[in-house]
Amino acid sequence: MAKTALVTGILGQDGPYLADLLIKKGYRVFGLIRRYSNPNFSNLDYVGVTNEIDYVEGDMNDEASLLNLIRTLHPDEVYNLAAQSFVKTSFDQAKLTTEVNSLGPLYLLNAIKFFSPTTKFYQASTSEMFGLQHTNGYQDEQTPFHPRSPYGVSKVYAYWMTVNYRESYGLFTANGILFNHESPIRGIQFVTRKITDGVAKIKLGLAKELRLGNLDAKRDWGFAGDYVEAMYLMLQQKNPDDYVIGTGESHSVREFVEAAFKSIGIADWKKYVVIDPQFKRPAEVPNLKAKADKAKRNLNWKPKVSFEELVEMMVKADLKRYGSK
Ligand code: NAP
Ligand code: F7E
Repeated sequence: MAKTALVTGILGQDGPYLADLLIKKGYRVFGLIRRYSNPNFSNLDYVGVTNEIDYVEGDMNDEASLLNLIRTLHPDEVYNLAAQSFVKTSFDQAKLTTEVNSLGPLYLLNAIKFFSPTTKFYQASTSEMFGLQHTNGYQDEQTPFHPRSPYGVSKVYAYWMTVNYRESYGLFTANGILFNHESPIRGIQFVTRKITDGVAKIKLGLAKELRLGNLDAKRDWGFAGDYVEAMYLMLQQKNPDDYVIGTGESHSVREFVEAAFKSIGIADWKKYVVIDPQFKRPAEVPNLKAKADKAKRNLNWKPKVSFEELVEMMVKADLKRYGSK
């Protein structure tokens, strides 16, 4: 019989790439969607898996809906990708962020504990948990946490609950501590997609400027399609564990801007970029750089898409979107 996986956050960025991978591996994929008057399947359409998923309704804020799903589906694997994932919004909506990102995973863990203890659980943890902390300029599994936003704090809670349910009840639970990963279906608010979308509009004469916040922040950016493989691999190991996933390269927002403009043949990007304080945050994470040696060693995982390839892929996709309109 085909293995089954429940994927929360199926309509986001990572959900479609993960669903595609699991379907290719022969899984039956159940995708959690919340009630909308008009659900948006455009990311699933982009990846081409919209009609290959069994949709189930529920909400990370509604414990009973999650308990009932685990009780009835008994999935082999649960990938918890659902979150209020935008850091900037978490400063203004801290309670909502906590409910979805901290309590949501707790509800799923309890459902697994009570109704389906052999189900394996993946928690989408994040480099934002490290915040200000680093070990000689990078972050790995030993680096302590010092989150800098309600988002980061909410994910630290879920991280430790995931560890705790493994240690207390022997559940197979794993945290993927993923560094920033992007793609042509990255949400438009996140800085990479905002830049590639803006650059495409400027190239096609649809916009004159691009308004951004802190250009000095540095991130370890990889491709989402590479990172969902690591999620899958974590649940295929003999023993559950937590893994840092990233490229080991760190670039500033400024460098991303430069590379994106360069890809459309514009060297003097400063003419188009306006610094706007509304896009700055009350507290910033200055520099993230992964040391993913454990994942390389134990999971045999490594990223395939380089920084330059990622920028080009995203700019091209946005040019195509506008070009075809
Ligand atoms: P995303 O594009 O923002 O997608 C998040 C998904 O969560 C959306 O589909 C959203 O549903 C769903 N969701 C939000 N609130 C919900 C609720 N109350 N009930 C049910 N679903 C809800 O995020 P992503 O980039 O794919 O990231 C996936 C996960 O990895 C997230 O947990 C994120 O925090 C974490 N993460 C991301 C990165 C990264 O760089 N991308 C790095 C580390 C960790 P709607 O479509 O209905 O709004
Ligand atoms: O910001 C700076 C901003 O919003 C990156 C989420 O997926 O990755 C993501 O969180 C950097 C920050 O992502 C703008 O201040 C400058 O330093 O693209 P972002 P993030 O906050 O790193 C982690 C790993 C997650 O887990 C999260 O879910 O870019 N920046 N100017 C800007 N950022 C935005 N959004 N918009 C700007 O105009």
